[in-house]
Amino acid sequence: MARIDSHQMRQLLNVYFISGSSNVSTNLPDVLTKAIAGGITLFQYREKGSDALTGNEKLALGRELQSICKKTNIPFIVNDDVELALALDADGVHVGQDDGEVRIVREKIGDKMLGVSAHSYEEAQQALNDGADYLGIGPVFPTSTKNDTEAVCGPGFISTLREKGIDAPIVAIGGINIDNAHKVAANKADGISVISAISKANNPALAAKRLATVFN
Ligand code: TZP
Ligand code: ICP
Ligand code: MG
Repeated sequence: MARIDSHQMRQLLNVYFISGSSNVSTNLPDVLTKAIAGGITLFQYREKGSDALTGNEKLALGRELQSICKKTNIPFIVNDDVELALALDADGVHVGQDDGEVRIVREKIGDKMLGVSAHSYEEAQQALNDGADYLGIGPVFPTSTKNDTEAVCGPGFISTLREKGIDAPIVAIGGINIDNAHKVAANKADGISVISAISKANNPALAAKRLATVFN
């Protein structure tokens, strides 16, 4: 297997759903199944927070979510936890700026997809030099899902990165919903990543379906 090409990566970023067990009020496998039915293009398992699962429980839920993704050909990405991604043979990993050197993560995961969060032109360029396949840029809007975020950068920051020459696949994150997602598209992102807009929706399939219209 070779590294994913950027055209295919851009397509996968269109509607990128991220969740862990504590982001849903019901049952994550059920929400993921509905989100896939609605049209998400990529899924990231992000088990975070004070009540996050660990150890064998995290492994078991990861395995269950991965099998749901496999049945429907939706690539399965693991947040932060390179060891879990390798144990499950996940399709990829997403890391932040403090999750170990990107270059080292790339060495460990071979050709799996690698996403990196970046908050400046310098971080973006460094991540790409070190082997990132895509960048996660945000928070583009205020969010209450993550409380230790960097400052809100606004969707215009993605246009700024484009003007400075960053042509790589970019997904926006942070406070994105059906009412503001068009601003992300207008600023030359390749897609939107959301947690609460789907995980907390009364109808996750409908929420995903509506979000999927933005990049089509
Ligand atoms: N990184 C930056 S903002 C964010 C993460 C993980 C949370 C996004 O959650 P939501 O509910 O889509 O605002
Ligand atoms: N961007 C993406 C795509 N995922 C994350 N977990 C993040 C930023 C922090
Ligand atoms: Mg992280």
